[in-house]
Amino acid sequence: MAKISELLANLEMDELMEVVQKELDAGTEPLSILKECEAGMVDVGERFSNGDYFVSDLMMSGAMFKEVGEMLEPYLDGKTGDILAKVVLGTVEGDIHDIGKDLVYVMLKSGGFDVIDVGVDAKPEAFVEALKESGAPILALSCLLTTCYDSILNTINAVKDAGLRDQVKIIIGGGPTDETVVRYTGADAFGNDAQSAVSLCKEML
Ligand code: B12
Repeated sequence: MAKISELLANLEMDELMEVVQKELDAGTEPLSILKECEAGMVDVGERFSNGDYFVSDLMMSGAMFKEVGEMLEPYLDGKTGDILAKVVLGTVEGDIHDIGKDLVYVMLKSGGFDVIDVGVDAKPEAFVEALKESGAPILALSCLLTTCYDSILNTINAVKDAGLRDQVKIIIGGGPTDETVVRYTGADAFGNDAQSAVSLCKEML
């Protein structure tokens, strides 16, 4: 199925949608289609870094990924009936990337979690308010920009200041997060794909 990643990386919208529909009709696992799309996005990111693609191309790739995500959602969602726990999820302040976050949302929901999405470019107070309102024991922060590590830090400090840190486990994710960022920000764990978000949340319970 190498074609899906190539079609996405080459920004060939119509053909991509056709091929995805064919794969779904043929019974291909939606998760493997998502993996292909993610590989395509990595390629897009590299082309952008090399100066071959511009922001408009990033936007196009984002729109294509979202469209595929919408096609796949009914195949991914609602596989379990029991609610395991509530999770507050959002992209940190200064960062508007939401494709990965939305994918984490879908995967957590299909993994049995009730997810409160505070959106993108979310201020620390928005996360704290959602935690207070929902009583969620898990906070999941998405961050795609290395320039936004301090937004993770500020969010976690706001959770501490609100006196909630002892009762809330905090996971972070997105390409640039790793063990060093976990130590820098005081988070509990990191994950670099949507499936790891589900396993981390289960571990945190
Ligand atoms: C599409 C895209 C955009 C789109 C976003 C559209 C949207 N609606 O989200 C637009 C055009 C808006 C954009 C803008 C910018 N972008 Co951009 N963008 C990308 C691109 C190509 C793909 C991101 C993506 O959607 N990937 C697909 C999803 C599915 O993957 P993902 O986001 O990584 O999420 C997965 C995992 O990370 C994980 N995950 C995500 N969140 C969480 C949370 C938890 C808790 C867990 C456990 C897991 C997890 O699970 C997800 C699913 O598997 C990346 C390159 C790349 N390959 O990452 C650059 C990239 C992230 N962007 C980059 C840059 C520089 C920018 C801009 C600054 C460009 C500019 N000059 O304006 C702006 C910043 C705007 C802002 N303030 O946020 C850089 C960041 C570099 C850096 N060191 O920080 C990248 C890496 C490109 C590059 N190689 O240079 N971008």
